[in-house]
Amino acid sequence: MAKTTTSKVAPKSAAKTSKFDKKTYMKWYESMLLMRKFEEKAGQLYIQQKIRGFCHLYIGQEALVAGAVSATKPTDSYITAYRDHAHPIGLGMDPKYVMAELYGKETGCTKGKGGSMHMFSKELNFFGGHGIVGGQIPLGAGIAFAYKYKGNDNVTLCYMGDGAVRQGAFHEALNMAMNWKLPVIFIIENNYYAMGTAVDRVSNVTDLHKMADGYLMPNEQVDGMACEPVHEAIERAVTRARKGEGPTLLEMRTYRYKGHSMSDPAKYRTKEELEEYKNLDPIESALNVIKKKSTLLKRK
Ligand SMILES: Cc1ncc(C[n+]2csc(CCOP(=O)(O)OP(=O)(O)O)c2C)c(N)n1
Ligand SMILES: [Mg+2]
Repeated sequence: MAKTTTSKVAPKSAAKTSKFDKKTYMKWYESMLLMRKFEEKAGQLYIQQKIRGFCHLYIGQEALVAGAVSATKPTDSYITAYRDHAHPIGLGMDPKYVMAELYGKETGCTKGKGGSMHMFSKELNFFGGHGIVGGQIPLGAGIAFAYKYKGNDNVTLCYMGDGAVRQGAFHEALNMAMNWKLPVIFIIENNYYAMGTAVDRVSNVTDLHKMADGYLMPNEQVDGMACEPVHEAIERAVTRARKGEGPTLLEMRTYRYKGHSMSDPAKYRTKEELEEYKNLDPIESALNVIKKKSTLLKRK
């Protein structure tokens, strides 16, 4: 049964009338468009059975990576779950290494041994690519522990789906990270469904950022359908983490346009709900700002 509740509407962000320059929008646009085109191609190749195994697409969620990369530095690290093609591309990996990995080739970023769910790059400080729901959360906290132990000011961005917050590992990691003031930002990609199960079917707590209150951890709900609010929320969390003030939990409200994986027809949600989010498309909105800014420049 598809569910449409008011809680699904992404919060309006004041940041949309923007302090960011055209160059930043161009970077966001190029980065997100590359992710989108790559994944559209991956989807086609999967249907043609050139790519086998699992394949989870990030289409619709691109701003969560593009807006974070612009707010972090290359020595910061990223870790995520199995929906992991966009993260390395956003961090600057040549997409051919991601594609080769999807094909299971030795030239892939994990030497063809990982496939879709296990992208990795030591050079880019991208620590995967994890198939066990919630498995990356204590690992992300552990990377942050290493940074604190070594005494540098690097930060770890640890992404997870809304389904992962029901795992015990999430709570254990949040508790320790807060107690030890680790430089980690926990980012929930709240796309409202864990496979076909809606968030409000599994818990009364649907404002997922509030789960951090139990650990006295700073937290925010963020409009994840645009780069500006994502960048700004990450920037605030990064600043705190670099000062030694510890972790933050960010619940980013987002939407995946495709099914959970390639074999999911997504019958548990309505066409209207999907259209509502496609109207908020992060790539379209970045392009619109670029066009507006170009017109303003021409007039000057
Ligand atoms: C420990 C564990 N239990 C179950 C699964 C099967 N599984 C794979 S994805 C998934 C749903 C996760 O949803 P969510 O965290 O919301 O991420 P999304 O797919 O929406 O990005 C489940 C239950 C798994 N991979 N690991
Ligand atoms: Mg989800």
